[in-house]
Amino acid sequence: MTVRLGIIGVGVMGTDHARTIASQVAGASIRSIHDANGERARQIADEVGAADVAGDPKHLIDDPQVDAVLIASPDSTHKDLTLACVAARKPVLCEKPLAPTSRECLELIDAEVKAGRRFVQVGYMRRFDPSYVEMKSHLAAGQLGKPLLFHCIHRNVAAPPWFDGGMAIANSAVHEFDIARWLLSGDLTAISVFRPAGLSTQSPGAPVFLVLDGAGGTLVTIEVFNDAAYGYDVKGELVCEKGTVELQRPVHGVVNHALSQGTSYPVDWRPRFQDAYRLQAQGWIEGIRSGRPNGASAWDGYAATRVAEAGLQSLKSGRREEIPVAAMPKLYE
Ligand code: ISE
Repeated sequence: MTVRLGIIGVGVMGTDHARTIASQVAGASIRSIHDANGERARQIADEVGAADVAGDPKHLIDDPQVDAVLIASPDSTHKDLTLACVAARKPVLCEKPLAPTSRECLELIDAEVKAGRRFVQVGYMRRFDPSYVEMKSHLAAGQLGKPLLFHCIHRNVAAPPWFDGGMAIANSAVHEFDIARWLLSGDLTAISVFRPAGLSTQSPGAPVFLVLDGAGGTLVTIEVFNDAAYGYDVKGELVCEKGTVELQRPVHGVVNHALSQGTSYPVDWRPRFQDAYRLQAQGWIEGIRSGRPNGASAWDGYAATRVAEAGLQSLKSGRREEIPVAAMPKLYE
């Protein structure tokens, strides 16, 4: 069975998903596209061979020719659109974050629990990235011993114009929250947020440094620097009792020239995580076909947003904040 998809939002990420699915994912076809900019929707629909352009996202969700929905519209629209997919009993892959507040995530979880089945996957694609998968398998093999520290560095070239002071946490660091929960197989329980004092202006892209208590006592450190200028760079090192595992970014060529050696950085996350996006999309389609969902659930989406909320609170209070979570419904065990 070919899964017929509807895509809501074809900005930077939605377009990337549409192109990846159309050219590299088996078992799926793109049936319909919606975007607030109708011309853009038509252009991408023509490019990826989608039969239809929907003027209203709710019509796309209810279209009987659409079996599953990918949501890549602005963050503030995620909750309502995902709720509509659950109400229509259609599998949905929603870009991160699932919703801006944990209260809204819980509303969604409630709807999914009432529907009695998992419909929602959240686009925390790093879970599919080969370098993180390898890190987790080295940890599971046991030869490195207990994990003590997980260091994460997350740098962008420049913060987008719509970033506000909290976005480094709510929009960028959420990836690290999710991957730390996944890697260490448990929740983050407390967070402290620091900013360097020596900056002349505290722009939304200025660095933030976070320290969190991870599962099993592992300490997690995260630097997010959205205005890092030199390139898109994500680093990670898991420090264990008997050794460490470092992430490797994909490097396909090293240039030797003029007495130096170099590699280049991408301008944003799409090239760095292109394998992760492709494997996530393929895994989503396979999960729909087999009825066995994989990837980040609505609960994982809630947990990451909950950590972000506590992080924003710590940014304001200047204190370490605990991160209590709600009781996890059986559906997500
Ligand atoms: C963006 O939304 C992403 O998801 C990227 O992976 C992240 O690096 C960036 O900071 C976010 O704004």
